[in-house]
Formats: sequence, C-alpha cells, structure tokens
Amino acid sequence: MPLFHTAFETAASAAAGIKAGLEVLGQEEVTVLAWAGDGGTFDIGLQALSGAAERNDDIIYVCYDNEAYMNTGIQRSSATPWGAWTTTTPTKHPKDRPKKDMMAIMAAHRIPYAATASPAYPEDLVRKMRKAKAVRGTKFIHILSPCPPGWKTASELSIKLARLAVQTKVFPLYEVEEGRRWRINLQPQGVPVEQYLKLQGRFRHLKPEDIQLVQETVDAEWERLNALAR
Ligand SMILES: Cc1ncc(C[n+]2csc(CCOP(=O)(O)OP(=O)(O)O)c2C)c(N)n1
Ligand SMILES: [Mg+2]
Repeated sequence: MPLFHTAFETAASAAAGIKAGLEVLGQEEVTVLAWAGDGGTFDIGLQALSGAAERNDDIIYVCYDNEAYMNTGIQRSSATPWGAWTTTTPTKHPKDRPKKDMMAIMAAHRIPYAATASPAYPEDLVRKMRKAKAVRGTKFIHILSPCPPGWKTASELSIKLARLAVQTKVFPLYEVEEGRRWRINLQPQGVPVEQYLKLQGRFRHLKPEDIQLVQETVDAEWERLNALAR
C-alpha cells in the first residue's frame, strides 16, 4: 500500500491533496485514508481537518486516540479526559477540563459519515471502515485505543480496557450520518466507571468524590447521546 508520511498536523490537507491529484490522473477509485493521533486531530490538525470536512473532500480520516501526545512522552491534549495524570498535568494539578467532543465537531460539519470504533469490537470497526469506503465525501472514524505507558496500564489489559471504555459508556459506539442521524451501535452494560478507572495508574490519585463526578458526567453525556439517537 503506498504511504505518504507527512507532518502530523497536515494529515487531512495532505490526504485531500493526494485525492485531488488522483482525480486529475483519472484514478477516482483509489481510497485515500489519513491516520492521525488525537494531538494531530483534536489540537494541531483541527483547522486542516475542518477545511477538508467543510469542502467534503473524499477521504477517510481516522483519529487514533490514545488521549495524549504519547510519542513525545505523555503530554496532555484536548482529548485527555478530566482528572487524568500526564507529564503536563501532574497529579497535584490533574487535567481540569473535559475531553473535547470531537464527534460533535465533525457532525457539525454535516459530513456524510462519522463513527466511533474500538479495537475491542473488531467486527464493528471493520463494518464501519467498509461503510466509510463505500460513501463519497469526508468520513471520520474515531478509534479509542489504550496506551500502556501513557495510561500506566499492563499491555495485556489493553483490549479489556478498550471494552470497559465502551461498557462503562465512557466511549460509546455510535455513528452519525450527515450530522443529523445518530445511531448507537451497541447498548453498553453500564459498568461503573470505577471499574475502568481503577485499572489505570493515570487515575490513581482520584478520590471517591472525583470518581463520582466522572460517573455523573458520563451518565449525563450518555443521556445527551441517547436523546440525539432517538
Ligand atoms: C509541527 C510539529 N510539532 C511537534 C512535533 C513533535 N511531535 C511528534 S509526535 C508528537 C505527539 C503526537 O501526539 P498524537 O497526535 O496524539 O499521537 P501519539 O503520539 O499519541 O500517537 C509531537 C508533538 C512534530 N512532529 N511536528
Ligand atoms: Mg495521542
């Protein structure tokens, strides 16, 4: 598969340019996929992604979200959840802002397809990739993936953690068409968020009242999503 490695904030604009070039060459059938981290997507590449989405450039954009700038040593991004430790949000001053709602931002662009996905649910992930490939215009796939050194977790717990993120409603699996039709793809069991948080060293400093606040926020966000999907 031909691959173009570009500056991390330019994933969307580089992909849009490659697609335009292929169209000039008459190779419209080639799928162009951009792969970027949460820092590259939620923060530094947001403007390039917004531009591509507003033009409805025919690309699949995958955000591989591990909730921090991991390659450079675990700095907070706007995808880092409230309460998390990172090297720039030490335990005395953990992150005091919520994770940016990237799916809502993409839905607000009224792109044809946006979806969340998880390595713990590979059939759902593959179905969404196939769907994205079949649709013309900008497609956004948001994948949450644990990072053992950044989350301070054991590698062998990664898939369990990815599954718990879905089953606690921290990261629900859903899709949005044209920014208007919202569909929840899996009904979570509603496992208490504590089960998810307690496995991760980045949340070890949280007090019971902090965990309660996370639970209330997750429940409120889930209600909001359910209302959109009704
Ligand atoms: C313009 C620019 N600024 C800073 C860097 C340094 N840098 C390389 S990777 C990275 C972190 C990227 O974080 P994210 O997009 O979340 O991907 P992750 O490493 O977590 O997979 C940074 C800041 C860079 N490569 N280019
Ligand atoms: Mg990252």
